[in-house]
Amino acid sequence: MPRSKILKIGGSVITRKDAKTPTLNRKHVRQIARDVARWLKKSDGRLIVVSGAGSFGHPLARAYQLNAPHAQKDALGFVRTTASMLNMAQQVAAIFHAQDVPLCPIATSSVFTTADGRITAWHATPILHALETGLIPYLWGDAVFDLQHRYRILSGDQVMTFLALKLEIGELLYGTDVDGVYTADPHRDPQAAHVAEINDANYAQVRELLGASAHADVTGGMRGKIEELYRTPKRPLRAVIYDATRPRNTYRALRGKAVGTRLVFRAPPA
Ligand code: IP8
Repeated sequence: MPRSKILKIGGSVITRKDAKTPTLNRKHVRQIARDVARWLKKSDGRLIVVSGAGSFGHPLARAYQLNAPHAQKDALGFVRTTASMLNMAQQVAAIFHAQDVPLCPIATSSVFTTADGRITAWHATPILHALETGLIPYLWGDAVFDLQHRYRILSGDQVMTFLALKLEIGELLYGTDVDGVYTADPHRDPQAAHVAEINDANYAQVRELLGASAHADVTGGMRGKIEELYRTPKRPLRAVIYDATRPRNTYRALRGKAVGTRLVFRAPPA
């Protein structure tokens, strides 16, 4: 789909990720909604929004071990998680609608099925129809039905790269709480150096430098994000990982201005 983009807003941006109870970061959501509204006025491009789960999903997924690679799963844990994610989506949508942005929540748990944690079936029509009628489909990392393990966790990152491949969208934006990729966690290590670009030549080296996320993240943090992206056989594939907590940065990223870390993959994944 030419001139289409997918924007993933990380769970650490959209929620208070270390909160004990599910808590939306309303300030960040409002900022991003404003930036999308501004971009919509200047662009006739299409946009899909995907978000992380943050404090609405990860603590429940861990408590109920929903991402474990076996079928002994708690049914109530599954519905508590999908319901919590629906609650998040409803709150996010209300904030976007207040800015006149036609964000259209489409529940990931109703649209995607996995086998051993990887998407094997999906229902494209609601997403395509939303795009065709000028809406912005909104999906999120969620608990989903899994053919082998009853339920599994499907990360927003996998949803994003799957859609990129199926809908042939080569421009992906990742709004995170750091200004792109660093050689170490910039929140903890003052020696952390910013990586301006990741490409075919330095991918393997950068990947080795990245550790796990500092929060209760069951899907792998920054390293997981970059691996997921690289593994997607869509080429050329362009992405940007930027700090979405800063006002106007999402607008800049949507307009293609230099923010964060740029990723450009041309050669097929090794
Ligand atoms: O935050 C995880 O999605 P992510 C989904 O995009 C749940 O990794 C429910 C933990």
